[in-house]
Amino acid sequence: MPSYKFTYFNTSGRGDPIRILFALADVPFEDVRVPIKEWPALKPKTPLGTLPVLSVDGVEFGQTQAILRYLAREFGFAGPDTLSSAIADSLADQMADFMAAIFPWHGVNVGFVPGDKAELYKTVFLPARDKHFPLFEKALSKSSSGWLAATPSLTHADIFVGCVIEMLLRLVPEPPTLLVDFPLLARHQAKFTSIAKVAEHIANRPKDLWF
Ligand SMILES: N[C@@H](CCC(=O)N[C@@H](CS)C(=O)NCC(=O)O)C(=O)O
Repeated sequence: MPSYKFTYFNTSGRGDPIRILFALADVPFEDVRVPIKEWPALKPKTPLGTLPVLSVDGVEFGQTQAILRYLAREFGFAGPDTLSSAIADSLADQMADFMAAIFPWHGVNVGFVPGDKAELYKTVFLPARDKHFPLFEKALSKSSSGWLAATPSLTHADIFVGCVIEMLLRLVPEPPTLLVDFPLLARHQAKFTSIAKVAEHIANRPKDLWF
């Protein structure tokens, strides 16, 4: 087994999908959580100038989706064949597109940048949710297993989507309304967070940097 070091900030964000994948696979890793004040010095030393970064036996690379896919393939969470793996990739990418779309709201909402968070919730967050979430609902409507890529067991897409929604449920102003129009996604979320190792990670993780 290689030696894994995972570096991110002390927040769930783009980190928990990868930490949870390690937990689900029962693979030990070094969980490095960089204090914000140390980031300016570390940034130029990272491969892409951003976190997360994964180091495998000392070889480092960045980009959340690349890390997630690599580990999913290594640990058997990438679907039973290359086609279902590509479908899982496409759904994880869709969620990454959603995250990019809501960033103007997210930065203000967590107090990282100034702005009117209530206004941005209405003008940025809700339209993005209502554009992207029906796509996950459609994928789930075609899945008899209840997992997004219609695979018999969960893939990295389920982990990524489940983690982003778990974070949003702590961030949005009215959590009970988040999934009210997306019943299959709500069921998927309950299925994901009821996995013992996922629930255990959520219960025991350090307090988040932002919220
Ligand atoms: N597409 C990249 C985005 C990475 C990214 O923007 N990471 C943020 C933290 S969530 C970061 O490193 N911010 C600090 C900076 O850009 O200096 C990924 O998914 O890894």
